[in-house]
Amino acid sequence: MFEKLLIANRGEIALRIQRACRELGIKTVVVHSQADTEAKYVKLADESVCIGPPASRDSYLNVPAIISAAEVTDAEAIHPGYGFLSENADFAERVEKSGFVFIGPRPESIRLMGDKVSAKEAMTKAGVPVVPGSEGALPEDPKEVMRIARTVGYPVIIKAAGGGGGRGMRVVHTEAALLNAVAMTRTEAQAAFNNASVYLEKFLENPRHIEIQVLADEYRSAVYLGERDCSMQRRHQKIIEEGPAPGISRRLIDRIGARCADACRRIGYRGAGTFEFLYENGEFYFIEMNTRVQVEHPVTELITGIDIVQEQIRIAAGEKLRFRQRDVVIKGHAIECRINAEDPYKFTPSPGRITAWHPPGGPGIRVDSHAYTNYFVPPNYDSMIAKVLAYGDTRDQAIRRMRIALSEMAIEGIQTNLALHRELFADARFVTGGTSIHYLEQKLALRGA
Ligand code: MV4
Repeated sequence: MFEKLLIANRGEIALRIQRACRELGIKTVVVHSQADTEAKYVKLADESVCIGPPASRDSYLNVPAIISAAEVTDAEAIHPGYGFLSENADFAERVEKSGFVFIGPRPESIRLMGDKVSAKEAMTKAGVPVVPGSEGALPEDPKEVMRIARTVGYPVIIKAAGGGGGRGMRVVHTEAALLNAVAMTRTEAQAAFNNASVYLEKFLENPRHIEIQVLADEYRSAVYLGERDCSMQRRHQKIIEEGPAPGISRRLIDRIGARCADACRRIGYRGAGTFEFLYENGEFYFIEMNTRVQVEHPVTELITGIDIVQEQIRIAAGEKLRFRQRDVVIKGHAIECRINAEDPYKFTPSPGRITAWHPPGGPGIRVDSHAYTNYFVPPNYDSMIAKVLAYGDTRDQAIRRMRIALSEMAIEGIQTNLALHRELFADARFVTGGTSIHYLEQKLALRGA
């Protein structure tokens, strides 16, 4: 096992990784920007290195500064967390070429999944069900593009190969609008991702967003750790995640999960990963794979008892997976609320000093947060300041525990989305379960009217 690990991230995930290291007996180095110098999790680390000014590009995205920090502190491995450099194949390569271990997949796997066309191709070959659409990238020939769209059937969606997470997509309802939409998506994709390659899919009108968590080791052992339902979102920002997904049979999850684990073995995937699916009318359709630990990983930790961050570190250290598929047992239900420092109506960020911080507690409650009374939420980064999780034997118990947790929680000095969460846990359709990716935006539109 490593003696010392460098955490190339900030906020709650930096603290989360630090805790995993503590339990594994690994010393931690945290790199931080000038905006995060005073943060408590920075003081808690064994060592800290300031790597630059507040702006992300000058600090958390500053590759030479991060590598230098690993060199001067004698760290052996680098954990990228989520966001920032976590899915940057060039960074992973630089880390390894500099003699450090990157806690994550091989750079080639990151690259394969970063290009959504090659990702879909790999998954099709591995027997993972994908959204019907163009085979690979769209050709230049307009007649061919029209033929493909007609075969798939309208509405269709044009997506940038270099996009993902909702960036670079356009829905097309009629043939009359097709070629212009393809041209515009290409132009935007070239500008945004330096890659004009686009592909076409059948547009699913009212799906749910279900994802499967996997873990794979260096030796082609792979397991899936069940699923998470992440449909409650606004503008591609998830706000509530839960597992298991309400109303989807274990049998179907097991069938899809086995395909995901199989795909990992086939492509030689290593580390933690997430297969993203759209789910509609009882069918799963692969859209993208995330090659990092995700914000919502604790949902899976609560229902499996597996510490995903510790497993990531073990895998990176060359250990074999310590369990097989039959050892992975899903028990109970977990729900996560993302608490954001933002205006509850306009959703604009609300940075500033937290004057009072009262996190919830009690049976089945977990709070992952780096915040505390007098913590200053910097304006430079993501607005998420805490994740509140409720676990129960059943979904109903998890919901009841979450309601209590949300009623106990109090944050003063900044605005937060706590009230929105309280509203959702009183919403009949959400409480029934199984709402689509459009539910929250539709509800908010009604509220505005
Ligand atoms: C889609 C889709 C409908 N049909 N693909 C958005 C994020 C990116 N990961 C893929 N996205 C979508 N792809 C087809 N063929 C609808 C979305 C989508 C979405 C997906 C997951 C979670 C939230 C979403 C919000 C709007 C659109």
